[in-house]
Amino acid sequence: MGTYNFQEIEKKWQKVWEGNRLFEASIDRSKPKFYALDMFPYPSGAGLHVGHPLGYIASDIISRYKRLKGFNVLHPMGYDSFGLPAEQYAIQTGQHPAITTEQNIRRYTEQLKNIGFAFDWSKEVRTSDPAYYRWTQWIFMQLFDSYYDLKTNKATSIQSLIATFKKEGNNEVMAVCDEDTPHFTAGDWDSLSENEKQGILLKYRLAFLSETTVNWCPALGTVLSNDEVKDGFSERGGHPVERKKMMQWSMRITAYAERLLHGLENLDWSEPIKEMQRNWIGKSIGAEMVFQVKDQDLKIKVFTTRIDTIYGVTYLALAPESDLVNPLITDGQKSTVQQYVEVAKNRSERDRMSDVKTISGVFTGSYAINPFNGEEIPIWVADYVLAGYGTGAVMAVPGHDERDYNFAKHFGLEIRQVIAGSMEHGSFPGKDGTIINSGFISNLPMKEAMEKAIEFLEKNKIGKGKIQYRMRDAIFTRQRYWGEPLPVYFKEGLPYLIHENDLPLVLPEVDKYLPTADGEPPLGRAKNWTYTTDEGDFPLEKSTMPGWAGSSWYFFRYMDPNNETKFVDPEKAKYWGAVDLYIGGAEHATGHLLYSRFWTKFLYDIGAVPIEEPFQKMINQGMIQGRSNFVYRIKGTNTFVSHGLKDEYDTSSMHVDVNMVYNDQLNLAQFKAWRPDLENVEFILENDKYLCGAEVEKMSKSRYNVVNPDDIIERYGADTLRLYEMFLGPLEQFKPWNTNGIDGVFKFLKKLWRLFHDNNDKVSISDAPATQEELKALHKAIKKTEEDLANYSFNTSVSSFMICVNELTALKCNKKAVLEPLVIILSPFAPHIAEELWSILGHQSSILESNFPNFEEGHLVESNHEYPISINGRMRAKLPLPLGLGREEIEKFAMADATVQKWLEGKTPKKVIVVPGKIVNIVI
Ligand code: ANZ
Repeated sequence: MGTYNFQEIEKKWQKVWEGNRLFEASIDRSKPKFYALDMFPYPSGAGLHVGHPLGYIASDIISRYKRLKGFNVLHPMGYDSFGLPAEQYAIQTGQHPAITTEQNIRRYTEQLKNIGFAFDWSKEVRTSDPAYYRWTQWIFMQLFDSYYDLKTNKATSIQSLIATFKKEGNNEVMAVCDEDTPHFTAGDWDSLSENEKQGILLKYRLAFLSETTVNWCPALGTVLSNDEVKDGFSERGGHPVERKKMMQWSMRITAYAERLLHGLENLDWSEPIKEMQRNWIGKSIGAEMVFQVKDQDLKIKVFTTRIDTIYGVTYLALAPESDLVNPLITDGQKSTVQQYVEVAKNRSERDRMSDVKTISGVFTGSYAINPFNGEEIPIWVADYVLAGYGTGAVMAVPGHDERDYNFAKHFGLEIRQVIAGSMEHGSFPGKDGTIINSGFISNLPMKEAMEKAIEFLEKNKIGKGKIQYRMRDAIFTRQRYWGEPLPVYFKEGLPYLIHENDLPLVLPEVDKYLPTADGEPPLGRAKNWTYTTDEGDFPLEKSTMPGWAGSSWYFFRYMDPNNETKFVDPEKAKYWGAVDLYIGGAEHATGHLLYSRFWTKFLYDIGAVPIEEPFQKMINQGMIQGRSNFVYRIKGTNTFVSHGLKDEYDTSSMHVDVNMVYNDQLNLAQFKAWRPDLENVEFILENDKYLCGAEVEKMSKSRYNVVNPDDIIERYGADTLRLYEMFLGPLEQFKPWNTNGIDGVFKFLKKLWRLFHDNNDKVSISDAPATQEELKALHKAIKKTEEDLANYSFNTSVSSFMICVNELTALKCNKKAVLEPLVIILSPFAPHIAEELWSILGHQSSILESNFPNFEEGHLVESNHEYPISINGRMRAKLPLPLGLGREEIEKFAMADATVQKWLEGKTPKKVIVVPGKIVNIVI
């Protein structure tokens, strides 16, 4: 058999697994199911670096482990293959994104296969494949054809809404719809034109077209969602983003706000991620009320969470974008206000919220009337009021709200505190200002004061209690090429669905992947981008779906990837159910993880799937950071000085490719060959070596610290890579990649190999029964592995394997009775070597078909005890003795011990106290 030839072994078993289709999962009702899922990757041109597989290794270990424990495991992999990078590349090179995507996928798949994952490749999905996206389009169609019924609290067919309109208009309808939806009777509905009816229906549909303020990114030529914008710049590429009004498709995710909030309670996710979702949804309980503008036929509606402070209102403030601003400006204020509004509007929401230092605003010149006490209060425009939240207007209470307080201080507006129960509740204490009586709600506790105030609003028809969510409806279109076309055509400016039989609506060819000359999306370049009906040809929608469309339901497609009549067979969806373990990055907390929960709830409502929550348990792996290496050039020279000597010179540091550094020592020849300008450099060495400096940074090409798993596999094998990635530290932690420790892991596998071989590299395995000590070493490891895997603590498992193999090596154990269970427990971590050793042990079938060994407590019972021996109260020696010896025997052994003899100096002890199983005390 020879030495541990990992290259041969790994290729061999990968072939066997694939050839025998050992990872293909199908329904097997005799076993419990386990669905392990990784967030599928976007296949980027750079290929995988060692950070990418971290999560996949963890899910692979769990998948293989669950299988050994008798579960029927589904562990698929696929590609989120629509997206911007392929399209940007297409714009630069003219290469069709489908071609680059295909190439990248091939590379990814090959890299993943090299790592020996137990993926069921027969279930692979690709979101850019028409056979896949026909179902993304189909789901869009169902959303378009549904509205959210608040009576039954679920999505319902738009047909039943139309039936209600025909019968009784919409006065009794309780549904989620646009704010400006008019009231109408059955007669009104009947008299509407077809176009008018369609216009009304759009106000109810879960996928709808409307004019919205969007994040427009001119450099990318597209709209971005809130979670794709970070601090006013696009997440991808870092281009500036501005606010703009456009006709856009949106998804009415706000209809699901409450269910998305509640659903979190039973999910086994980390608290920070749940909290991020809660904050994103941002539920506020409060009231909405209107203020009449003095001497004008205008009303201002505000949203407040503190209606109990209504007597403390000293001004109203409007968002600069508000349509109300213009009519409110009095002649004297005109130019000041308009100038101000222009500047304020273009700052992003986030900037305006986070910017606490600059307070800016302007008085409109108009006043409103507080209906509770008839007071006239000035109306201002203020930067800190956001157009997109609540009503875009606030009743300002500087005595109780910090932002209002700062604003009032700045502009010299009145500050007052109300005597109401609310004062007890720790609201912001205005540091100054008068204290006034809050009318009929004074002296009531906050909650009651609010209830009383809301009663007043409702009685006088000037407002009502209101629950507000911070979450907005999700913009659904992108003005880009490389995404799913929307299955929609336009007739007289109104959207209609294409016929289901015409799915998939395949992405058309275009001459360039750029917007048209008149600013239309790239699909505007396609020839005959029209839909033919009996009534003629109609233009198709030119925007495409956002990146999150395809990833919002892929976990269902894996269950049944080739189904041509349904997106998933309900029986299969029922069998596999929710994902039992989902592993992926925390960066998707408010994007993908909210959208997929939303779509799953919708699909549940329409009876298409049997589960409401897609991901029962989730772990977010930490990022593997790069460990950059540096060399130090003496300024103005061609000489590089080793790290330890660099302080003696005036140097500048330079990143060096980590792949030419080994244990921080630079390979000089490789360095010289790296770039032409380095060909003739000289070195100042320490101890004949050039040592590099090191620093932890993000893993990226520009820092030359990217480590390719292929290189590690070439050098050490996939099993070492897998073990090493787990060994780096707890899965959730961010940690640097540091190849310095990899040798230790590699040596461990060689040591394991040695247990099965004699000194001549011949297989040597004994059938003799195992000793107690050998069994103890083994069962300690079994116990630890089970406990660790229950806690997803992979790094500690690896340590316990190392301890076990060290102990067995010391015991020279080559017994089948021990080695067989050992390779089974190791097999989820290092599957190739385990499979090889399994066959060396004489097995014909794969180790995948074996069972995880049972832990037997009995083997862990200690057989020895190390007795501390103290002489005159001081611990002087330690003596291991078998448990179960009597007092006299223990004393005899203790007295005979060489160290004890030395301390006794020939004297006879006055007293020897023996506590069996504990301690020996000698008094001289
Ligand atoms: C009066 C008041 C008094 C308020 C008080 C708060 C404290 P959350 O909890 O986040 O929902 N507000 C309403 N719409 C706003 C907008 N478009 N832009 C900025 N601020 C807005 O916040 C709701 C509170 O934020 C509302 O309650 C309103 O100020 C303000 F002692 O009304 B409050």
